Amino acid sequence: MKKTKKPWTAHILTLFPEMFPGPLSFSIIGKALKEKIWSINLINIQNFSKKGPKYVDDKPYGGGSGMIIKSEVVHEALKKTIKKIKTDYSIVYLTPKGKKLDQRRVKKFTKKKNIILVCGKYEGIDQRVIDAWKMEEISIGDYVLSGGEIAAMNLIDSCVRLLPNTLGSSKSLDSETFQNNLLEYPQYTKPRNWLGKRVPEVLLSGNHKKIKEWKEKESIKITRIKRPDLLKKVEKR
Ligand code: 6GU
Repeated sequence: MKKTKKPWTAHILTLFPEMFPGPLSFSIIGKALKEKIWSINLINIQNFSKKGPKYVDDKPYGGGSGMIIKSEVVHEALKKTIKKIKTDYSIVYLTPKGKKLDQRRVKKFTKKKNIILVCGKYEGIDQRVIDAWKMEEISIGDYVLSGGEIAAMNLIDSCVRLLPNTLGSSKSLDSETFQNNLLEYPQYTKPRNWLGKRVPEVLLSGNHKKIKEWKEKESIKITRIKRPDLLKKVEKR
């Protein structure tokens, strides 16, 4: 597929650029990368330390464990990155202290052509550079990872699959989990009878109206059991 327009691009500021594209080079996301539906721009934070690559971090003021990435190196890396893109970007800092990533935020990140992902390592980065650039702080869940890279991959995967042309059929997005804040209904394939467990009869009926009703009912039922918090979100709308 020939593309003249610039693709959706993830600009990744990291101390470990070798980690990318890593898992993002497989399956539909990897195929979309090859087809230039999206692209990756890696920026090694180490290259922006004036004193050399060993001096990107230092001990935290006030004491405490670990090392903090300096404002200056992140600032210089960001300046260079933004000089190239100019407009239409979000700056995201991946941190367990951020707002939790959900499908609504994922969608929002696909609306801009560029996303700049700042990956921290160690205990984090100096607060002043986060504030100075008004970075959007995003977490992928209430648990702690050793660094932002795997969280960044997570975010990229969830964005890229929503880009036009990534999925063969955009229809598969209509009924999927989190669409309308519901979990998806259960799915079945051949054989009809597996170890005595039968596929629900209605799915074999060919009655499209009945099937649609069953799917909606099952979606609500399963959401009520597994994620009642999502239904509360629907009621609030
Ligand atoms: Cl975005 N980063 C790190 N280091 N840990 C996390 C996270 C992000 N989201 C959840 N845990």
